[in-house]
Amino acid sequence: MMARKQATEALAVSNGSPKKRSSADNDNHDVKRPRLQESTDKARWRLSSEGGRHTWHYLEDDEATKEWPQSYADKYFLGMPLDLPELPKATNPLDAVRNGLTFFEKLQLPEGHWGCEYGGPMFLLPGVVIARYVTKNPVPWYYATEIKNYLFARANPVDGGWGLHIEGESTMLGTTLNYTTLRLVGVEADHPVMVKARATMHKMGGAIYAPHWAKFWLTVLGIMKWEIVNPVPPELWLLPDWVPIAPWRWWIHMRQVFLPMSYLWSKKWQAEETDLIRELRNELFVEDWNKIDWAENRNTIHPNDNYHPKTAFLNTVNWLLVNIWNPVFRTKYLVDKAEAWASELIDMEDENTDYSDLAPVNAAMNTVCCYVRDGPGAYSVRRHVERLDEVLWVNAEGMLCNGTNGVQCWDTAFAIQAIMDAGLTEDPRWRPMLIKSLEFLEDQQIRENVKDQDKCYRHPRKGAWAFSNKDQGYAVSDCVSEALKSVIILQKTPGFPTLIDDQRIFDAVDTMLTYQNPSGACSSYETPRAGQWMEVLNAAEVFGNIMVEYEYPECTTAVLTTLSLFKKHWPNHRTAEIDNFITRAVKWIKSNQKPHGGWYGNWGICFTYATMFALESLASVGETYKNSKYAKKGCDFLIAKQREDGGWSESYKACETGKYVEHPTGSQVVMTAWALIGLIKAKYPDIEPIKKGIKLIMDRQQPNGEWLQEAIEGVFNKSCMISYPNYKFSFPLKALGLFATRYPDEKVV
Ligand code: LAN
Repeated sequence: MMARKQATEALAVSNGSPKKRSSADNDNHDVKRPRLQESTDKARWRLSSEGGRHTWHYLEDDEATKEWPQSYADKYFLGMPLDLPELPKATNPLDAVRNGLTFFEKLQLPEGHWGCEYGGPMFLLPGVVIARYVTKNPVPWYYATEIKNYLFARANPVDGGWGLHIEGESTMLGTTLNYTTLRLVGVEADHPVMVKARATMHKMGGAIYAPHWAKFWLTVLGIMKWEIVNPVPPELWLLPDWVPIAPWRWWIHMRQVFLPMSYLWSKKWQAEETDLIRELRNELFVEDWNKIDWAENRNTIHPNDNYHPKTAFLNTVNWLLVNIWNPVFRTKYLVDKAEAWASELIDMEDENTDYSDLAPVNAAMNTVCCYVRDGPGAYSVRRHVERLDEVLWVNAEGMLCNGTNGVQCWDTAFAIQAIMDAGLTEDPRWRPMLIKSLEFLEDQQIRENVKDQDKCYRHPRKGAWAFSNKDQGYAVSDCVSEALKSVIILQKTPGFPTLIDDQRIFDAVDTMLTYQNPSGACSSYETPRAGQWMEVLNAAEVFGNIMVEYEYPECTTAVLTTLSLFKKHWPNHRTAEIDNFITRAVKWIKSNQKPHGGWYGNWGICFTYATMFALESLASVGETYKNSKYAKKGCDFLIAKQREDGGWSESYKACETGKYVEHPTGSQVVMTAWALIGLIKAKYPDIEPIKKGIKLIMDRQQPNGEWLQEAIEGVFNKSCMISYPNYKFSFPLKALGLFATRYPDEKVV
């Protein structure tokens, strides 16, 4: 595809990316601000996927737009009309599945997977834009324009600020960082949106009230001084492994953010001062910039940002670090040694992921570290900047930053399972779509552990799948499991090729077996390496439960149910271990049930999501409503929450507060599907409430087969929400399909 190739190259040039840019260009000290426009032409945007790597391209050349036409998926993501014909109205759940699949098939990308925007968090895009600004790789005008449009669209309609996530109230993290981002992409300070945001920011006390992560970024930009940033000493990386607080024991996301942060903190690096930075020093604060006592405000924080206030212990540690450790004991020898080791760990992370890095936060920070260490023209910087494009996404509102470099393997696995649950895997109508998705999963299986696994503290990953793609390459217990489950389902269906041989399936299972904790539960990326007490060191303020791995009913269920499926087909592989795993996992699921009968969800909102998984776990070992008090209590919990219209509706507030809270906008299709899946799996004896829920899902289906986006579905770290737009397809399809196969003769409409 010539046009695509040219477009990629054109983009590479305008992005200042490796192919054409010399280090002399990069040395240009005049950081140009992008040529901002009112809007871009949506008809010129294209999503490309190569090996599961997503990038959005803007075709400025008319010829190129003709050679590379927009696909349905492009148009759908951009919110453009699809003009699809109306489908015959579904009169039963299975026809509704067929209609849904007819639509969802159009969104499958040519490589066989599904993608989608993965927004929600409002602190990711600033990192990407700041990293590009300070490394003198300003975003091209069409990115800048759509970033402006997205942030304008997402400003709080009442006060004009930005929250931690798109549905949250304004915080200083969101407001200071997104205000700054808008200025960096070229919006003038006197624009009405900026005036309004600034007024809110000032009313909240100005940027000195921002939490640690915002203070860090604003200091890197030179808008604040390092004295306001609580210490991030890389020396911690020199602690021997046996020390209980050693960073290798922290949750992977925390330690991978701490790592580059500590490097830059240690270097006290700041970007070159520009006119814009000087202007921002005037705009972000209530007080005169020259008179701010930076050190005094290390712990100044607005209540909206203080979800997890720092402990007295951490405040004392910070005080000791600032007043005693840094001035007295932090010798040059120690600093050099710590920086060198941190730098090596950064290199290992970059090398293991080909500069994609774990997630956009550490990707942006590692980019700056490489710039500081290797200089502007270095390959490390150029490759980072190129890969940062893969977390950017364009939707109807503009350009945002995804929570990861995509949802490829995860959403593809659920799409396949939905079709299986509807009993349609053998229907030739869906075979091409399914074969393509199998081919994608085959291509994305991770074949080897990372180099120097122990040295860089990585968990084994051979045979695994990541959440997004194999470049990122981080195995997650449930991502391996859901992908493997889908592969087994398809490969065991008559007419499907065996693309992944037994040995590769055993590799995946062997890795899955490494994920069980002593309690019987599974965590996300690793088994816990320290206890919850480590939260005393949680310095980020805006999140809860971030310092170590926890135990999740969702992850535990995924591994358990996949092992059960595996066992049926390969009864002789590690039989005793698998049986033991399953027994212990089920025991843990039971012990994790809340007194009200539900389970707390960590990655989806909230009790509805986790209760679906837990009931699935119990059902997989034959425990259902009739014979298990746990399953009965779980069902009763769900039934008690069903609304008059037959649906379920839970608000993200439940994740924050730990109590079931209804969403103010009423029943949600996705949550209704989760509840129904749980009830159907648990064989809830009364079909009436189930039928009512199924009817709601069918009534909400559009004439072209799709469902519309409703409230946000996902969560992490208790306080930050994240969108899973494909869930409005995969879970309703699964619920309808399960219903249709379980009660083939029931009439719903
Ligand atoms: C994700 C996305 C997927 C998610 C599931 C697979 C759904 C879950 O079952 C296990 C955990 C996992 C992999 C997960 C962990 C935390 C992530 C990576 C995210 C929620 C997406 C974004 C988030 C990441 C931490 C965002 C960056 C923010 C920081 C605090 C560093």
